[in-house]
Amino acid sequence: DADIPESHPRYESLLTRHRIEAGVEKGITSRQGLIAQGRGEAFDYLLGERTLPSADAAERAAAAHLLLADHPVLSVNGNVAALVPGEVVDLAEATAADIEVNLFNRTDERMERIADHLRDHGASEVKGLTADGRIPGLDHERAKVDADGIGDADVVVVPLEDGDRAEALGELGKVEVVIDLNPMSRSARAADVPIVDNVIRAVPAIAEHARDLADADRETLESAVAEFDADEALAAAERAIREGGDDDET
Ligand code: PTJ
Repeated sequence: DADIPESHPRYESLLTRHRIEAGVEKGITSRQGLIAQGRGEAFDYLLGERTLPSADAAERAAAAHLLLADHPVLSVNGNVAALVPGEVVDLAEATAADIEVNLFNRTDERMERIADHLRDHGASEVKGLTADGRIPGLDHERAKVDADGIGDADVVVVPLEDGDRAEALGELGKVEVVIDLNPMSRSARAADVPIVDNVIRAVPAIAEHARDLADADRETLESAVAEFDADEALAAAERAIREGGDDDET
């Protein structure tokens, strides 16, 4: 990574920016990914660049969903591959989830590069290149999924998704976990579990909760899922943005 001193007050934000830039240079991240990153940074700044208690609750609920799932899948796009490749592989291991590359701006070249990048970070299998399944209600390129991947999943984690596809996936009856720093985005609103947190903090946090819950019985996992209130979590994030302060729990 870049030579950014850790003492810099915005260290994490600068590191993130550098990773996205490097992702574009490697042909992993799309140029639109740079714009998405800028939007994300603005929201992260307003949220205080921290994990809110409501986001932590969402991360725990997401871990419980993944552990309860018959077939969990982590969807990876160009931004996620650049920012948290190793962390995605680690989360997949902690929850026995598949990893599938699924792009908004899909090209064969980017699909291959992202799959290689994930394998370089320890992924044993990367789905998404077969593309023999379709998500109804979307134009051709964005609808492509693997029939035995997202097509067959009962729980899908979709970080930084665009609103249309988040809604279309939700309509398939799959449990959808969305990671998005904008609590007002359509993706966050379409999610069963909206995680309003930076993907850089959220993916390791879900893995940590999954390891915590690894020995929990079904009842404990089901109550972790039931206790989580998506509307309340979104409202808490909005309050944190509007009112600032140290606590989003009022
Ligand atoms: O790699 P591709 O082709 O699949 O394209 C991916 C992007 C991200 C370019 C595409 O999905 C897109 O255009 O997304 P949007 O519509 O810009 O939405 C991105 C959302 O993610 C916005 O609401 C941002 O606030 C949010 N976001 C950006 N960076 C982060 C983030 N959320 C969490 N962590 C981040 N680091």
